[in-house]
Formats: sequence, structure tokens, C-alpha cells
Amino acid sequence: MKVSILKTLKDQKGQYVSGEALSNRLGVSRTAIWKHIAALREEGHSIESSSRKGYKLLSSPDIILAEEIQAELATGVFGREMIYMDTVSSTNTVAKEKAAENYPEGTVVIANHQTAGKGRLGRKWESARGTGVWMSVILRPDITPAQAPLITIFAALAVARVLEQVTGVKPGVKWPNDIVYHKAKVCGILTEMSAEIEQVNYVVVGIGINVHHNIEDYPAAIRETATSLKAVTGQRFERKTIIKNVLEQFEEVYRSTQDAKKELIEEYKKYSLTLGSMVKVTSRDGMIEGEAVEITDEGELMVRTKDGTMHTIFSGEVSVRGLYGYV
Ligand code: BT5
Repeated sequence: MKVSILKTLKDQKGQYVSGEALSNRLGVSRTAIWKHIAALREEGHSIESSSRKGYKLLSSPDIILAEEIQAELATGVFGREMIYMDTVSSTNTVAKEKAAENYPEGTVVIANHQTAGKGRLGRKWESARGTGVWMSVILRPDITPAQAPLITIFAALAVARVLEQVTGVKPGVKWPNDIVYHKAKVCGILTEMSAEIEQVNYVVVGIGINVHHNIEDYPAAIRETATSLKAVTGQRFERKTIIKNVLEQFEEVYRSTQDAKKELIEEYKKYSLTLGSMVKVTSRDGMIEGEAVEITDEGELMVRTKDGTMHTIFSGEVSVRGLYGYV
């Protein structure tokens, strides 16, 4: 009954529906309608009431319902198995546990809140309750560990496509995994894997997208370098729409044939903020500074240092001049 009332109010798109009309349509008393309205308000729906005109839905909380997403999902395997939890330590940690329990490729773990969201290299990912998309996808690709970085590149491409399509504003991508608007990070990707020397057992791709944050919600340390879809556009986007689109795009890119990969890298390059910029790369071998001149078909970054030497970067920390305080 509560769901029917909500649906009726939603169908009226911001118009009043009288208590009488609701009670006639749904065949219950006006008191019962009033009780259900109170329950909906408890759940966070904002419903205006007027004794003359009835009820009007002003806004609904952005709730993630796995069944609702799955019902609209146009994928083969991504998201067919979907685990939603309100609070987790990290969706990557849960996804790795599930992968070890043999959950199939395409299994997705989504949370409303992460208490220990992870960035790369032991860093922290801020994942406040209800504000973003915090999700991880389990993959079982038939590749060697050396080929795994391309998966992160493809995930970033999928997210960039979706954010451009949903917001109408083209994002930039900082190699390999940051999606950036106006020099601030809106999405980060953490890829973890379990592998033998020759063969990957599974890969977990964790995607964090800031959706509803106000800039002042962020801790001071990242206020200058983090942003959200709301902060960029002033609009409110539903997380389920973003989740659905990212899973669809990511599956398409991930399953693309060998031939298509070249084109995907070309598309990725069009979003790149790194190419053509001066960069500082910190890795186990030390630090180099130079110009980012190419992204290879395997997703590696080519950097030319002052003396003309070319360096191929597989992974490591890359600072791009002009971004996040690197001047
Ligand atoms: C990343 O690391 O960007 C990977 C982030 C992956 C998050 C997802 S959420 C779902 C899944 N479950 C997890 O536990 N993680 C994944 P890195 O490139 O190391 O960037 C981390 C740095 O970004 C931090 O040191 C902060 O400076 C900054 N940062 C932290 N939280 C942020 C946020 N919400 N928005 C923007 N920047 C943030």
C-alpha cells in the first residue's frame, strides 16, 4: 500500500493528489492513507500536505535498491549478481571475500556507506553515507598479471563516458584512474587482484564516484582537490542511474574484441589530462620528471625526460602539472 501511494504521488510529478482520490483509488480509509504518508516521511520522502488540496511529493531520498537496478540493467553478466549492504568496511574487501568464495564474474558489491574506504597504496577514500556510488565489480579475465592495468583504464573510460552522458559536461581523466572536473577529483578507481605468475585468478575493480557532496562536506585535506556531480552541475543525480550506466558501459568496454581495444585507447586519450603535460612520476625506482607523450595500446604511459630518454610507466604515482597542487 505504501508503495502504491508513493507511486501515485510520483506519477503526479509534483502536483497535489487529494486524500479522497488516494483513498478511492486504493480502496482504503483516509486515515490509513495518512498513516502511510507518515511512514513515507519517516523513510525520508518529503511530502507536503494541505487540508484542502491533499498531498504532494517534493523529493525522495536517493535509495539504492538492487532489484530496481537489475530490472533495468541491459548487461549480460555485470550486476546479474548484486550484493547491496548499507554499511561495509570497503566494498573491495567484501568483493575479494566473495571472489574467494567463487562468486561469478560480474558480481557487484555496492554499499551506501564505507567505514574504511580504500584508495591506492594504503590511502583512505572518503565514503560518507548516502553521498556517492561505492561499488566493486568481480572479474575473472583470462590474462596475465601484466595485462591487468588495462582493466583500470577501461573502467575509467566507462565512468568518463557515463559522467559525460549523464551530466552533459565532459570530464578529464588523469592517468590511470582519476576522473576530474575543474581540476578536482570526482571519481577514483582501485583495482586489486589475486594472481599467480602466469595467470590472474580474479580482479576486483572498485569505483568511487562522489555524487551528492557539498564541497564543505569534505575533510579540509581534500576540499581543494575533491568535487562531486552536485558541486559541478548544481543538479541532483540518482545513484541508481549512474550505477546502471557504469555497469553497462564497463561491460561493453571490458568485453570488446582485441581489434576494438586500439579505438578504446584512442577514446580514452581524448579525455586525458595527462597527455601533453609535464608530469612527475614516483615509483619504486625513484622519481622522474618529463613530458607525457603517449599512452600505449596496453594502457602504459610513455614519458620523455629532458635528456630525450623515453620511459614506459606501468604503474606508480603520477602528478600532472597544474593538477592537485603540483605547480
Ligand atoms: C583512488 O585512490 O582514487 C581509488 C579510490 C577507490 C574508491 C572505491 S569506492 C569503492 C571501492 N571500495 C574501496 O574501498 N575503494 C573503492 P588514490 O588514487 O590513491 O586516491 C586517494 C586520494 O584521493 C586520497 O589520498 C585523498 O587525497 C583523495 N580522496 C579521498 N577520498 C576522496 C573522495 N571521496 N573524493 C575525492 N578525492 C578523495
